[in-house]
Amino acid sequence: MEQSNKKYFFDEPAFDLHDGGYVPLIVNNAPEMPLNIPPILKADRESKNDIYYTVTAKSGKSQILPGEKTQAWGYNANFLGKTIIFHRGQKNHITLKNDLPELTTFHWHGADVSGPYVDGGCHAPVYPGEIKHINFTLNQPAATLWLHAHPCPSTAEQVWQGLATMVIVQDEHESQLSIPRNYGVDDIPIILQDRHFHKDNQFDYRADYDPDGVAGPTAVINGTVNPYFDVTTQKIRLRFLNGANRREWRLHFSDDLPFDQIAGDCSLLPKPIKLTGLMLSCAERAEVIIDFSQYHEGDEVTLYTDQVPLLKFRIHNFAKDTTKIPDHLINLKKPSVEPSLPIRHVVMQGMDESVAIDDKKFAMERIDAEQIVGEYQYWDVTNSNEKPGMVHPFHIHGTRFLVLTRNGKDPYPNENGFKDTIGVNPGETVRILVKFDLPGIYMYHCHILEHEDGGMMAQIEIVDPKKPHQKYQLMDMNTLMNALAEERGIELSNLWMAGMESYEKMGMKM
Ligand SMILES: [Cu+2]
Repeated sequence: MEQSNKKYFFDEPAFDLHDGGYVPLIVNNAPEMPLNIPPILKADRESKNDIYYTVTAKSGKSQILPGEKTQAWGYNANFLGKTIIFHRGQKNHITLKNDLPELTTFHWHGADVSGPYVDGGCHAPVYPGEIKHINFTLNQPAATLWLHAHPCPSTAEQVWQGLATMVIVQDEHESQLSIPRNYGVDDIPIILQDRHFHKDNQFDYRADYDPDGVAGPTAVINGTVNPYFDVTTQKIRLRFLNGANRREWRLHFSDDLPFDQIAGDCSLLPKPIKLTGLMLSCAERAEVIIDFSQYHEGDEVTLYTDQVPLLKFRIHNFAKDTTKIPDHLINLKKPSVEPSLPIRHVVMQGMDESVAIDDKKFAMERIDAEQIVGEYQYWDVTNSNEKPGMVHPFHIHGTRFLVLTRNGKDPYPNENGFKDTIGVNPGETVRILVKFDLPGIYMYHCHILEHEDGGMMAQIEIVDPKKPHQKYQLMDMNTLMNALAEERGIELSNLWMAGMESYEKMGMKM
């Protein structure tokens, strides 16, 4: 039998549980509940070449714990959202609607769409009561992506409120492979988050604020506390999404049950990787297949992070499944790079309020780098923290990249697919191969959401030298702050945004 990879691969001393502000998970005493399976968002209409969706950001109350309902935000839902399905090559027409009391943005994390507007970063606000229309066609492989709010420096708070949902891209290649794909039955979204429930089961982001990332003691999976899932098929595909603000997940099953990772952030892996442990840093995704053939009706299998149970699989009677996961899943060729192109160096540095990229904190109206559309370039991304520091998950908007090396050595075996987020260990440099297919402005940043809000973020302009230079309308901090103060009905001087403190404490203006 093939050897399973027992390690989590990541640098052990860097795990966030060593951090002073670490919030350990505690098993909540709420009764077990069936795992919430977010419904699939219904299209407004669809033809062979076009599909129309309306995505509404709204607030509402959810029964997450016994007692008071929790006031939260979501996409077409009271907390988190409905799952959005895109088909490669089909034109997506999306109506973005903001029914929240304050401005938000709709960021398509992992989607190869143009920035800065369609991408939905900080330059694409949708104000309360406003409706906007965007169109895009995805030309990228089947993958598990997500949609989340990105109005920096309030990204972290809005995601904590619930503005995050899963997006699934389907294509012809993946749909022909012999792997589970019956949504809700044997193909299950698993959105991993954690929350602190205050008095009357409410969130209080400001009370929980920590510049190194906000975490809560209660695991919340797809919005469910203490969930179980009824297994009715021998094989199950789990689409893990780390949707937490700062928590890393070190996933494993009871009995050290091995599983196969078949996909990473933005594509299938060339071949399945057998694992018994999987670490996901913030925003990373992994699709895995578990085979329950050794279990019988009435058995239970538990998913853990460290020693904390997250989700119980209750085994029911299932038909024997002799299908085999294909040994080969996708062809990914490493493209060549123009040898005269310099390597782009990006350094993620600092902790707490001092976080920065390349000695600078993020400024919305400043462009930090430039790259030519359609050209591959090496990026060397460094985490300059010393051990034991944090793993900074590095994310680039509007593209997907290949991981070439970690400190000059091969990447981890489950990183050999397209990714958009890569955990970089302290003291480490990861080399990635980056190409943008569309001109525009794109953000790149640490995906610990409070680091991002605190300024560990920069932006790159992708130019087409054959076309006249395009001018983009960029958001600025005064406009953002005035809008938020007005929407909240408060004086500007009383406005609090998570990342603000990081700038102020460093004696800087946002
Ligand atoms: Cu970070």
